[in-house]
Amino acid sequence: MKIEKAKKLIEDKLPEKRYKHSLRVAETAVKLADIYDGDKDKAELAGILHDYCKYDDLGSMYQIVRQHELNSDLLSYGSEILHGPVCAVIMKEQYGVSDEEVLLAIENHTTGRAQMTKTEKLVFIADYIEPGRQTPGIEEIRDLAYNQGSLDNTIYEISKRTVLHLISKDINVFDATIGCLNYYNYSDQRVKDD
Ligand code: DGI
Ligand code: FE
Ligand code: FE
Repeated sequence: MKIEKAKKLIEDKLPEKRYKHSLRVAETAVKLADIYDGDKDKAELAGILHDYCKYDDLGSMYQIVRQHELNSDLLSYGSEILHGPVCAVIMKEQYGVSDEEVLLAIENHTTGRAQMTKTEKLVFIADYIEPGRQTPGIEEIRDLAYNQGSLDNTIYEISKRTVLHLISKDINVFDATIGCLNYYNYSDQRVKDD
């Protein structure tokens, strides 16, 4: 899909605030791609499209999970976990997006996962640090991402904060979120395979 078409699709579907967030995520992902030698075109396209299903009806999202035999654990969660995986299916099936890295980056943008591709990492981080985000302590994460030279350490710090936040509110943590946290914890003594 061409970038202009992707922008139009998001502008027509999402509220203005969310459209602007999508543009900022894309810009941030491109900036990170520049620093970390990623694919700017893939990062930009995934960044624009990642929240396309953010406000979709939950029932229709569950239907897509069943029809496409996605991870059935998704059925125990709400739209905050479903909108990524469902968007990846819709982009592939209805809009002909075929690039696997772009689809994975959309699918896993909320939770992350173990062994992410470069584009997944860029979009996962960009979604968290785009300039409109005002989470407490966000500057520390921005500094890690822009100045400390490690995508993986940045991912770990984001995952850690997300999991601590969820637990403090007694919200269930999705398996992939934990997989991401553990995989990118370089303080743990494990041999990494990439
Ligand atoms: O869609 P955005 O708002 O741009 O951001 P996002 O897709 O990263 O969604 C963030 C939300 O997802 C935030 O409220 C925390 C939630 N989240 C992330 N990991 C998990 C989770 N919620 C649950 N229940 N479990 C998780 O593992
Ligand atoms: Fe999202
Ligand atoms: Fe987002």
